Amino acid sequence: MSNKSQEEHEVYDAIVVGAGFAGLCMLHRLKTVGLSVKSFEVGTGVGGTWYWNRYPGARCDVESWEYSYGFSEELEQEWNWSERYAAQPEILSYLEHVAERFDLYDCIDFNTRVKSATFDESETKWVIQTDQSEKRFTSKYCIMATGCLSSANIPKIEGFSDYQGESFHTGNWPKEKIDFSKKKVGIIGTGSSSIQATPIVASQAEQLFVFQRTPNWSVPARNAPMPASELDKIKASYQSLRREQRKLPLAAQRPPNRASALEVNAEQRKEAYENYWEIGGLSFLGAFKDIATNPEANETAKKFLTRKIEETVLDKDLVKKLIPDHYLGCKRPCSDTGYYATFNRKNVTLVDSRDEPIVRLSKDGIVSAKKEYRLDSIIFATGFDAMTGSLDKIDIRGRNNLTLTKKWEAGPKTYLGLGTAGFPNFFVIAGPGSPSVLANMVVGIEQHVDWIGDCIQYLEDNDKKQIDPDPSAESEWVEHVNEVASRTLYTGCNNWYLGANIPGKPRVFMPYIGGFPKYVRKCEQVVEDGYVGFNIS
Ligand code: N01
Repeated sequence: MSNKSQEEHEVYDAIVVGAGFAGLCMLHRLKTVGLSVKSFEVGTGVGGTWYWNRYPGARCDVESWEYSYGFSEELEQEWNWSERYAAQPEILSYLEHVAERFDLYDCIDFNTRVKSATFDESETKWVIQTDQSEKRFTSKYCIMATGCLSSANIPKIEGFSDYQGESFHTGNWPKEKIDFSKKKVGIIGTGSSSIQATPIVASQAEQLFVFQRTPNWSVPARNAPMPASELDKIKASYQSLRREQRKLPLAAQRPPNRASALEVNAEQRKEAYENYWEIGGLSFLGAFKDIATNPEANETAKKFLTRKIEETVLDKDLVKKLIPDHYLGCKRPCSDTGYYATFNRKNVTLVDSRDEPIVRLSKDGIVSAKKEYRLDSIIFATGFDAMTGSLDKIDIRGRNNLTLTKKWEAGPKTYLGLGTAGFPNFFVIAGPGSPSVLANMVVGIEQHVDWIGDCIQYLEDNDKKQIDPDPSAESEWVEHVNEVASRTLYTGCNNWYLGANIPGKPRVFMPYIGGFPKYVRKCEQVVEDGYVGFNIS
């Protein structure tokens, strides 16, 4: 229970910002050890990413059972996943069930945006203010569970306010059902969100125009209903499955092939690619060990996927437009259900910005360099200000009143993605410098929640007032994150890992790409060595 010292001031041990996968897990952990906790959430319900991304076709691209919490055996046994890859409504129900089952609703203030979080050095406390009142909330610990892909990017296109039709962003989709039947619809973007939404919108709309600036690589998801026998098998071996999962570089998907794409002959290579193609989804990246690092190996994967596009899309001119020229994996690859075949429909038109870039919006639609597309609806599938966008929206101030935005103006600086020097008792779940956004997010979140929970327990048990990273350990980690990324092919295109999708954002590789097991080992080692790299007082 909080201590209400006066009406405008509530005191907690910890404040958690956000009530998605990360926030709920953190709340549960902190409540379990008896701390008083408060959470703030902008949405009117729990779910985070799965609350906001209600666009048609939204589903996870990590298998349902893998994309679920492992902290409660009872939860594992009572929840039944209905499909190989759960759709958004099912994941949202799961998170609502978690919040209900573990009694988390009471400590969450919904419809509440945190405006500021200021570290009060004299009291060693964080002072949080929201958009709901002048009330101040203070806590010893402040934990940001604000998500990596939560700050929707609406590009600044000329004439934006002139457009009078309806418009939506995939990452901020309304709760009510949107009916696209008898409508002319334009979708801008061809990343994961668009690749999932396009086939469904195409099946509803009178006409769909897909505005593509850069084509992306996609592999069929091969989603299917989850057979009861399969679910029973998973339930019987959750613990060992999760142990195995944590040994994989992405903490999910099928184990990667240890062979090089260049060591095998053409027939063996084709067979391996066909196998991974049949498995479906992002496992394809593991077809050979060097797809992410060796340009020649990557070319073999690109060639295979190119042939698959050629086999699916009937119009040969269109095929050329749909084939990306960046390395597979450089932009996060997609997992689809019928994306390429959608372009065989008569009511679907690809508008390739290499031929006709978007120039502006008009009252009636989108104007390209060649013509005006009159539209009833525009869907912005234009992505997110990734990893730092949600934090930037909050005025976060550490020691000496330094703002996080100022500290990170040349790119985010963290130690292990968990904290940042000069911001004591401030933790970020799945922050820049950590691997989960490139791996299985839920497993990454649980690992962070455990680490932060243990750290807080350690500080409380040892009567410590504060912890924050040592600037030199932080610099070394940032350097390491960039050095590891530079050994891959992932720095050679404009992707959101580099912030390159947001004009003016510093081009710095943000996630840690050294693999989940290596990262976990490093986090464990830091603790074993007495929180080496952190200053504790
Ligand atoms: O966003 P994106 P997303 N004019 O940034 C285009 C996760 N996710 O929401 O590439 C014209 O990938 C932009 O073009 P370009 C997943 O990690 C997971 O689709 O910059 N076009 C691009 O095509 C994913 O990677 C799931 O040239 C403009 C698109 O918009 C991440 O979220 C599902 C433009 C944005 O693609 C983000 O995916 C969905 C402009 N001004 C998302 N600005 C699953 O689990 C941007 N674009 C399955």
